[in-house]
Amino acid sequence: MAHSPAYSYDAGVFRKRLEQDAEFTTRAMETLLPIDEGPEGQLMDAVRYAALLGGKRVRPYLTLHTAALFNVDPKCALRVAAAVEMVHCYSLVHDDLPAMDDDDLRRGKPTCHVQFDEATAILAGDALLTRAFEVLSEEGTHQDAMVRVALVKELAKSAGAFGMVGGQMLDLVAHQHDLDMSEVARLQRMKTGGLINYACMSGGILGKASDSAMHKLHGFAHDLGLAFQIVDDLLDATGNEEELGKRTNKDAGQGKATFVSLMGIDQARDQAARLRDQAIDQLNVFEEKADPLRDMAHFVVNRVS
Ligand code: GRG
Repeated sequence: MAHSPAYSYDAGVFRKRLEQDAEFTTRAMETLLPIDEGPEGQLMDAVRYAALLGGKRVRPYLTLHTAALFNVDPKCALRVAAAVEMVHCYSLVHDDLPAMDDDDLRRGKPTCHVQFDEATAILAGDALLTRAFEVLSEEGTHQDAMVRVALVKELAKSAGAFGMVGGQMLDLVAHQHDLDMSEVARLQRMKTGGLINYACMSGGILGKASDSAMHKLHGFAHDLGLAFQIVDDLLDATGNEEELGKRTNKDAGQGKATFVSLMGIDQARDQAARLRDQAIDQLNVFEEKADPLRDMAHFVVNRVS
């Protein structure tokens, strides 16, 4: 494994940093998603329920620490981190709806449509998605309007029909086709990888990174996103509902082709570890400044929730 010579992964130190950054992101979202006292107040109650309670905040961490590679003002990076998490939370709310995965448990609590109702959950997802773009477009996100436009455009691409939403459609029709490994990898690159890629690239966009640095960030995000999904599949097959805060054994129950169903548990574990090492290799050029990102690659593969 290649990294700065003094580097070693300390799970305890990483956990503390992840929790602290999660707290910063939650506080930023609390301000950006204010309570609404009007008759339509139930909408913001559902938005805040879906966005502010729980979650590992992996994507905001990636934005914050890729931005730090380029000495971006942390206040700007935090707004982008909050916007990325808003899109992630919207995707979870919509994914849990009866028309999609029909789940009743998320982040250890009733899903948004169970806590409120289906119509409110759909609108809460819509409100999170649109607010994310509004935040990116505002001056506080970056003084250079061209940077703000690039942030908006790349998020639209990552979250849209050729990214996360397209991946979700592929997932919904997957049971009609016998997906092979490369098709499962494509589905997951779009569905889960799209936003993880954006989280990493957004730090580079904020920092006006060079093409070669962006290329390295993209390589890191690609390998990390696949490792993340393989571990997600492993946790679905072998994990603990209480620790995960969501239902398990969904994939097998729905007869879905996943990395685990195609490779088996042991090979999936080996593949996730290989991807972790490959992801870390992509960071060599950033030297020890990228240690927080190296930590994330370890965490993604070791996680139990
Ligand atoms: C409905 C538009 C739309 C998209 C849904 C990303 C997605 C597409 C659905 C989420 C469902 C899911 C379980 C995807 C697999 C990987 C994933 C995104 C897991 C959840 O992310 P974590 O583990 O969750 O980062 P927390 O709660 O920690 O934020």
